[in-house]
Amino acid sequence: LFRGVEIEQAPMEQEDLIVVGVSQLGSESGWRSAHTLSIQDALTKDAGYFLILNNARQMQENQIKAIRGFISQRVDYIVFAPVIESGWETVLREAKDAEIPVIIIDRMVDVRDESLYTTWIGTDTKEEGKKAGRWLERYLRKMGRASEEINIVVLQGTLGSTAELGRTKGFCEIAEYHDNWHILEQRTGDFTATRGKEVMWDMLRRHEDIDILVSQNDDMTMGAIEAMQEAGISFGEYGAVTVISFDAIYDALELVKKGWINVDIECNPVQGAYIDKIIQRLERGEPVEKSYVVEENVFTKENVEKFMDDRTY
Ligand code: GZL
Repeated sequence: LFRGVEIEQAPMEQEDLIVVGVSQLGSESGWRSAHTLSIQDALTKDAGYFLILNNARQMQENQIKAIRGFISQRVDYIVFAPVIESGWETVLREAKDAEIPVIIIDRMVDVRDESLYTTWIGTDTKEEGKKAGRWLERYLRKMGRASEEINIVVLQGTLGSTAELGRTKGFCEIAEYHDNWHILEQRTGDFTATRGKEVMWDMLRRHEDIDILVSQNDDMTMGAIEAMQEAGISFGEYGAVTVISFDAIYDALELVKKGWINVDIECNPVQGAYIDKIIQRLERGEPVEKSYVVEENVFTKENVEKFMDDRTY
């Protein structure tokens, strides 16, 4: 079952299929759903796979349980998107002792012994954070506000996740150059629209003069936009609060087009095909890289239209 939906896999001659156990961290966001779909689209029976997909509902202990299950089921490969970076040494050592290759996807693990995983597929979230900072520098210069006192609030993703760590670090590295940028508050909305709205409500109550919202994923951004609408605070292209978001899922690009989101820093969820390519190489005994970083873009009202037609997520 994944998100309560029976994953249809016809009865099959399992022995000639490559059995892949996937521990997906949750279904918290539009980005995550696109990420899961890209894995399902790549690891099909026709492509030679028997896919076992587990949704951990953003809880590390559920991922560890799922991985242990894959080990006892003797799957051929384990793929997992770690909800946070820490706490994986033990279960990864169990997988290594069972001689099951582990492919890490999307977020990263913080382990001393890199032999505990075969490869990592993901995005450069620190660069994403820097892209947001560099965009803000250009934007403020363009608006003639480069030396104005600027008040910033940040909706962070799941604390300790690669996406949160990278985006926070990358943006702060740019912000440090600007004494007139003031980060009033950074709080986690756990990458969900609900929490994003609640936390934004709270920050609006505490700070009258917010100039910039940096929201580390589109779902929290949409929650924050609802909070600003209900509070009667203007936002976006002509509003009091400039909105910087991450992920660039289709629904958010619609808001970029409307001028409600000023800029959306893409995080590319289409990573399933990389798993297929890597497994095929491993099956042939060929070497693979230790990491694969997927391409991504930055979207504003000026460029978003030309990308939207063939967008798959
Ligand atoms: C990014 C990914 C993050 C997305 C969120 O690599 O881990 O998790 O930015 C998702 O939308 O919840």
